[in-house]
Amino acid sequence: MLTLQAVVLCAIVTTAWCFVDLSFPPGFKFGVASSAYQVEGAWNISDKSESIWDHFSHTHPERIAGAAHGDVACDSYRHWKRDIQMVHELGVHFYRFSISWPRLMPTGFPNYISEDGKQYYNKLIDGLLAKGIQPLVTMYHWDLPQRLQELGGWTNPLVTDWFLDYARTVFSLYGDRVKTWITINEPLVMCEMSYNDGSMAPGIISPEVGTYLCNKHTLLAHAKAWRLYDNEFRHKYHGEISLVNHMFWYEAVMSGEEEITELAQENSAGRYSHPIFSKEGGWPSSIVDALALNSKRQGYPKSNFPSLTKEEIELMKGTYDFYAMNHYTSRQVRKSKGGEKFGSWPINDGPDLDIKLSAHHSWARTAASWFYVNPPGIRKQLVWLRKHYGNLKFIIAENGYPSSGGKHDPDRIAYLHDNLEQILLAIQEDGVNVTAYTVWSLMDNFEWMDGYKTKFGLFEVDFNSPERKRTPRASAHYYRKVIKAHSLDVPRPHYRPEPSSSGINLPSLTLFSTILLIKLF
Ligand code: PNW
Repeated sequence: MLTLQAVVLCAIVTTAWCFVDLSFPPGFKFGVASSAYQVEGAWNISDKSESIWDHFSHTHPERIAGAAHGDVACDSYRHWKRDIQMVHELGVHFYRFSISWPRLMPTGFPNYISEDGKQYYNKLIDGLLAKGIQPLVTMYHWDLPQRLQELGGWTNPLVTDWFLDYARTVFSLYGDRVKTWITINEPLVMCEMSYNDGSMAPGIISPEVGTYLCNKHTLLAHAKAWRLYDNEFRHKYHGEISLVNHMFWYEAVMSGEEEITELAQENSAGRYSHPIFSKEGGWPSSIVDALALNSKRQGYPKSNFPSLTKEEIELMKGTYDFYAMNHYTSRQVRKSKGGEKFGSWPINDGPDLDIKLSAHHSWARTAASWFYVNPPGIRKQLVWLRKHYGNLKFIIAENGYPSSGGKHDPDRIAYLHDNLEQILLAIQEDGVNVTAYTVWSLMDNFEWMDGYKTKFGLFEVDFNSPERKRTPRASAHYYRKVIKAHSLDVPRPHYRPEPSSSGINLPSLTLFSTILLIKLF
């Protein structure tokens, strides 16, 4: 809490920050995340079958930095006890991890459940609960059984029923202990990168058909799983369930381009939220029109963007218990000029909406090519979501920073601090109901096309040591302090990268020095 002197001092020193309480609301929860393919390894142990990522990394090593794969990764299949210990050391309230469908159901179907797979997740869940840590379980984090891919994967309408069977299995096995479920992780990123530019498994390039089918089927699969939980499991287990959407914050390059910027938002946030979270349901109408026009431009006799029946709209509408958002970075938007070449998603966007994406020159670059630092984006995105879908219960299910290594990581600390600061502003100034925050990631892991080159971990992992030794970075100590204090009012390294010049940016420096002054007062 700020004292009276502090408020007076603030009033002299600065503006908006004067009245920001640095503590998080009572009941606000902190967590940390990982996903099965990225950490588990043990790709062919026991009766586990191949996932699309096993298949893709083995057949297309040239598409992944360093020809890397997740065969061993962090070897969490063996080192799960150490993982729990790390999560415990951080003092988080919950650990978000995912279940590997091909580990639990090797055929992809519920005719056969792997005893080994079943026990692995039992041990993990029970081990967390024994330490007072809640498991937040993602049912699908991109590792489809390869056998289902051979039947068309997310482009086959039957995938929604295959997912439903998988959902019934995981709810039956773990629903007594898992109280927060995520059906599907980032369907936007998954559909764009798997079917639009083909950079992720299964590496199919079908931007005009595959991406849209994937869009529709992931949302329907989610909705069926939500309804199953609601009808058959909720009364017994009293848990909550939703999907996680990934969001870039988009802003106009110059005034006059707000409309096209809003369309860009609808094309990513809206296309994956509107059918589920809006009052009327269905696709955003601006997108239906824009994509119909796009199909026409490409010579198709009718729109490629799949329509929804009345039943499908009703099936999807309202299938959430909270809104979970993953947020990392922002883009600037402008209308493309005639003849301009488009790059691939998500660095550039393109033909869909005839727009060009870029990054503001003041947003610092990071070790990941798609990632520029613009903390105010997270606050603006939350406000956008609240405006469109109401003041739901929001959780940040991923937020974190990519570096190229080293235990001393002031840039990551600054990123976490600045994003949490923006979340506090969203809560206190804008009244957005944010109830939880999750750092991606617990430890360095297989970062998809970037292999092991880009590191998101609070814990460093030595991929050359047989035991995949994990060591806390400075950011792990910082996050532990924030959680313990339940406040951003904790010491952190006093040097930091150049502050960004965009948005509400007074700043982090001022904030830090204000706290110092308050303490001196
Ligand atoms: C998310 N992009 O993926 C995933 O949920 C994690 O598995 C992943 O490790 C994390 O973010 C960090 O990348 C993304 O290129 C992958 O825009 C790529 C993009 C966005 C999210």
